[in-house]
Amino acid sequence: MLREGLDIPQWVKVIPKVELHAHLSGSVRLRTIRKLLQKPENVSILQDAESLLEGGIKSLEQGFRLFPIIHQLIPDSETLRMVVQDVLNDFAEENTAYIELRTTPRDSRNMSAEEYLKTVLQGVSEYMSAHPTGMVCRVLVSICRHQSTEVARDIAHIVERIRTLRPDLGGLIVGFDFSGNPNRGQWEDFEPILRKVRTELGLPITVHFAEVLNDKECMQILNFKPERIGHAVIMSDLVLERLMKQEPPIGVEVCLTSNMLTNSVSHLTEHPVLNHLLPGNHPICICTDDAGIFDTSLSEEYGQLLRYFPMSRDDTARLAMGALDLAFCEDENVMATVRKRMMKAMKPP
Ligand code: 6MZ
Repeated sequence: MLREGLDIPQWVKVIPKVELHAHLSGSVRLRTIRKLLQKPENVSILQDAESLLEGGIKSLEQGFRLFPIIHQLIPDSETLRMVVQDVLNDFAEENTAYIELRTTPRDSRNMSAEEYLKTVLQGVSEYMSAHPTGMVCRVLVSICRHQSTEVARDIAHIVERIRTLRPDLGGLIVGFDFSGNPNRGQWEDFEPILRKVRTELGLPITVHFAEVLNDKECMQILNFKPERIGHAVIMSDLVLERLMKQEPPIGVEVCLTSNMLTNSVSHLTEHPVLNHLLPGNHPICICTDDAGIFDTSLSEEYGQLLRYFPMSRDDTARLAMGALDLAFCEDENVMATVRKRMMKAMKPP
């Protein structure tokens, strides 16, 4: 039922929402990062981390200096499990009904990339078992463009192995993500790997798109026809026009605070997706990207949108529901349950 008496930003907090673009390491809360930094074994990175955290993230490059530090703070499966639970609890508190959490499997001091991914999947599975009527969680596996293509190939093999040997965990993987520092690595080197993932593993792909100006790469990505893209914030009119005309339309994951804090857009009123795609009802979903390091939340992201692009409750509800159509999970029963939960909260009985 519509909650009368609440203004729309308050109402957005209480309605069930969908999160499709959340990086695990970037979603770790600053307070958790600070707590982990106090461990004696992290004394060598304390100073670097504090100086980065002190002024907040102000550019993409700064963000990309922080990620390896967060990675060092999560060297073993015990810490990783704790982090997964923390992050999922944070999203559940925001009334997230469905989340696709993404992460890059990596070797660390005490864990192989395969153990890393299994631990994340186990954490997600445990979370859902402990909250059977709560948030539905699925996982996207990230391929990082600033690592080598060999690493990317290994990750694809790991996913294949887990899906064969541990279908209970592998079934939680619903797609791949292409991310990493957009100033490094080239899409064309990774495209064959992602094409293979799509055809041989049957998994859809979401690609970080137009985070920096690179029209050639944007056109290559659009030719690949990813099932979704993230960001779409710095591009020429030519690329924007192509994106707007592409059939079927490619859903866009919009991460407003991230785009602002990394200086990808000078003001939200100039955001190309909000100015050009939103008015034409292009499929989009509001997401957090890195809720921890950007100190934001899913409700806050809707709040940002509504501050500069005011909408009625009906339109806001349509936007929130529309995000569900972009989800990669193909389990119809699960998705019907999420849809029902969202509809019930948004529509009069
Ligand atoms: C591109 C990003 C990103 O995988 O260790 N990542 N890639 N653009 C962004 N916008 C700011 N934010 C995060 O989470 C951290 C990793 O996600 C990617 C980067 O590759 C980063 O190392 P995981 O859980």
